[in-house]
Amino acid sequence: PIPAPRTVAVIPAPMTYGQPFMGTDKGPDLLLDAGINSSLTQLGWRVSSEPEVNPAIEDDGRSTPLAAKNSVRVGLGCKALAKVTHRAARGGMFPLTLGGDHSVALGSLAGVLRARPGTGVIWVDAHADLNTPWISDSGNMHGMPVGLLMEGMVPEGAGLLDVPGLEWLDKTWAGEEGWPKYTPEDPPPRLSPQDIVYVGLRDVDQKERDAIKKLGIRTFTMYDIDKHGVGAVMEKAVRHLLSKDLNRPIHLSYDIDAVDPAQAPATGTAVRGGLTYREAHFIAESVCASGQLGSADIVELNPTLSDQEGADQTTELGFQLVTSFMGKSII
Ligand code: EXY
Ligand code: MN
Ligand code: MN
Ligand code: MN
Repeated sequence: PIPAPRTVAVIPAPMTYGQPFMGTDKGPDLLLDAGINSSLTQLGWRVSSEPEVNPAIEDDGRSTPLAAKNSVRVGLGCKALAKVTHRAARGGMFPLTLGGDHSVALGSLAGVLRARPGTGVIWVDAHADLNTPWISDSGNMHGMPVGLLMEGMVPEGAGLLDVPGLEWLDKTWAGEEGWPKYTPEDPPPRLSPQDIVYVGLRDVDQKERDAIKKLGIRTFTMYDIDKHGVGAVMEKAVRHLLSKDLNRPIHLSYDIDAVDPAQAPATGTAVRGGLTYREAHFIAESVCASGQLGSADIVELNPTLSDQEGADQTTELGFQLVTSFMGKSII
């Protein structure tokens, strides 16, 4: 772990083009207005408050026959975010990305993986987000951040160069300020199947399921949480990642839709049968307790998709989950 006092880079990423609704762009301001920076300060963090990563990237008109809606806006927005998380991680900071829809994790995680290639990932979500433009049924890119970074998911003979906006992730990328070209020592950021664990899954597409089985990705679904309890599940999840290297950093990507819609109604792809309030917190607390958490995302808050009470409740939940994984303890 990085010695105290640690610095957190708080990065607002108001992306909304990875899914069909407006409103996920409101997430960062809601969390900031709720006072996330001062809570982090109270928890002992030094806070570096980063400028908003501009969501209003112009579409340059390039289109693709592949299933990748708004790929230019999502891809270029994620490139801008990757530069920011990369710089923060290189500087020894904890990059905390406030989404935005979950497509932002393509950027935040690419930046973190480039700075810290040994990173292990805990993906807390109702969904696997393992689609790609070659297999997605919806074309919504918030369902693709894991798939686009995972080895073995891009079909033979195809490449990320084929997706307008994602050229910066292709090995042939020419390089620019903040995101240089790749070398054998500094290859494109990628995840191996054993470097990620899922927690909370309950809505997985058939082709994602096939890929999970083929690649042997470790999953802890809602069935596993019901059967073994969240305590045993988190013990196994953390152990799975740290058995390779006790000192590797962990990236936590927390999709608020992992939580049951009774607690988190204000989100775009709500699925019944999710985490309880305490299970959601226990996951955050136990990742923190691993001592290896080095970066994180909180995503998919959309206040326009419920009434005001539901929006407030979901914002408060997201806020509390962040303080939990950033070190708040009950006593
Ligand atoms: N698997 C579905 C799709 O690809 O469209 C749903 C994805 C929802 C993704 C949300 C954010 O986690
Ligand atoms: Mn704003
Ligand atoms: Mn997600
Ligand atoms: Mn989800």
